[in-house]
Amino acid sequence: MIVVRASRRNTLVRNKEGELLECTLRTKFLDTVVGDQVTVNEENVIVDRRERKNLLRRSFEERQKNLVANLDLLLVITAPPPLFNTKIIDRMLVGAHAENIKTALVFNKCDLNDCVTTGYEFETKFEVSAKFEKNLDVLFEFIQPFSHIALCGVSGVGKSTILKKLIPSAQAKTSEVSERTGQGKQTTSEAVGYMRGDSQLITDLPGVQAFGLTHISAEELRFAFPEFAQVKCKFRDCSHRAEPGCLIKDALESGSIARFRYDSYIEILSELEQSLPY
Ligand SMILES: Nc1nc2c(ncn2[C@@H]2O[C@H](COP(=O)(O)OP(=O)(O)OP(=O)(O)O)[C@@H](O)[C@H]2O)c(=O)[nH]1
Ligand SMILES: [Mg+2]
Ligand SMILES: [Zn+2]
Repeated sequence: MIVVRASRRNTLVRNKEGELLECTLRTKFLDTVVGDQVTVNEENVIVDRRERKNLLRRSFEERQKNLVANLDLLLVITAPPPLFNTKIIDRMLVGAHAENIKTALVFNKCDLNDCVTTGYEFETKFEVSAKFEKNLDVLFEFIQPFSHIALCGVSGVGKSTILKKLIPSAQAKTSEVSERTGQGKQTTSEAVGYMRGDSQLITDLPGVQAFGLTHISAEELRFAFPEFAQVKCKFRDCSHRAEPGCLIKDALESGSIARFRYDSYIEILSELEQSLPY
């Protein structure tokens, strides 16, 4: 059985017959998130959780927020400025890559503005308009083989709108971005998984405002930038910061690695170095 909603009070679990059961946890040590495979007894008590194949999470120093488990694909959703934010996009991509979760970038609201996708050549990319149903068929065909997909992005980029195009019966709220700030209103407040047909789970995540990554190591971080791996910097432990002869720095100068991607890398690296215990 699979968890489709996990709030502090109760947990919603879908059984094999497709029924939704309101469950409680046997102990407070058994934390669950959407996507977890669990065992439920006759009293609707969750008694066990299967080992996770991956767990998308955010962290800051000792604190960690688990977002969703057992993903096959993370759709990182973005939209034209002021919602376009490469720092957050890169953090979501790193968070997924560090857990071996496949990713794709979805530039939504391309009816409003041309999407600028330069620098993300290494990613699978889609330019869509959920509102005007532009290119959605291409995106939907791509996601077909994946069993568990989550939609992630800052508030207001259109995650819940895309979800409702995927699953028209889904009861997910959407609301306009604020006219004053141009930002979303945190409409989705918790992760909810919706079934698309009998075998595909789509999880709509709340808008992220920050995406701390202090739980990953410097080595994992280097591997989480696919275009860095392609360059094959000859120093195994190179931080790509100031080492003489660093091939990443060369690639940066020649423009084959985007400056903003490198800046994201350095920002995350500094953050996780600072949070290391002395
Ligand atoms: N112009 C345009 N507007 C869109 C498009 N997709 C969604 N919107 C609008 O963007 C606003 C925000 O959409 P939501 O789906 O609520 O955004 P969200 O990402 O789920 O936001 P949170 O739940 O707050 O994280 C709504 O007013 C949508 O109608 C699009 O393709 N084009
Ligand atoms: Mg939403
Ligand atoms: Zn290097």
